[in-house]
Amino acid sequence: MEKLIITAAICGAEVTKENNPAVPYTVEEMVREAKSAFDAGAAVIHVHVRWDDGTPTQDRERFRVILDAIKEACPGVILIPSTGGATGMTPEERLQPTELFPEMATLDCGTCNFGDDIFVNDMPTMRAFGKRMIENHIKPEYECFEIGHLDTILTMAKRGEVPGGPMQFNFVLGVSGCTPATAGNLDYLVRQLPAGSTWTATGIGRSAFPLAAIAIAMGGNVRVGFEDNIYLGKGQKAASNGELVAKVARIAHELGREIATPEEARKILSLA
Ligand code: KMH
Ligand code: ZN
Repeated sequence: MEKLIITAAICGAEVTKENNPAVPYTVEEMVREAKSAFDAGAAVIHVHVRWDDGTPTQDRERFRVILDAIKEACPGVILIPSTGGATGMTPEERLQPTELFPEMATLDCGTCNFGDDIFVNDMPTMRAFGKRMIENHIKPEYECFEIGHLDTILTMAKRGEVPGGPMQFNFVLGVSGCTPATAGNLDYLVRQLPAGSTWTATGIGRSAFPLAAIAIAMGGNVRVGFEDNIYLGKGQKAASNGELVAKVARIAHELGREIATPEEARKILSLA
């Protein structure tokens, strides 16, 4: 099996300091959390940004400052800025980090319920995001929250509307209102992938570590972090993203999977 790529989603757009005081908002807090995850074994950081008061933003300059600061603190780390932002943001707002030419960025693969909200990714939006990523040579991480999202994006790739292979997918399972985080659902998704694809599994809330263990055993990669889950165990809030990453590294160790460095992850993701 390939080495395991651990992604840390350190901040997200929804979780707040009221949920867990360690959720980062400021530049300094973002660097602290990214470094804790990096030091614990994360080769990839998925980045959302906030203003200092915690309000989610897709502001290009805020992204620039935070991406640069994380790069300096975590040499070689792979950064995947979000183009999902928060529900309710316009496509133009969401696309701003692509103006910074990151090596990767998320591309969300369809509309879905998102708790009480709707996360809108209609076909024109996805075409615009695909076009931008083709033009700016950005490798997408295709985020699938629903089983149908995968079929949609594979069809778009065949039509040349989004960057083609080798494609990297992130199956985000367990969002309220979307596909549940079960072994059967993950297995179904993985079996649909074109040869040469890579994939990551993200379990939301209490499914974070069980889904991580399943993905590790299946040969996939894992994402954890405050965006997805704030608990280390039942009733025990994580003190940092690093604690969440360290737990995944421990599970991987027990299952005999080695952890990829950023350099190794770049090769696995066909970035190098
Ligand atoms: N905040 C969610 C509504 C992404 O980063 O691309 C969307 C999200 C996906 O987090
Ligand atoms: Zn995200």
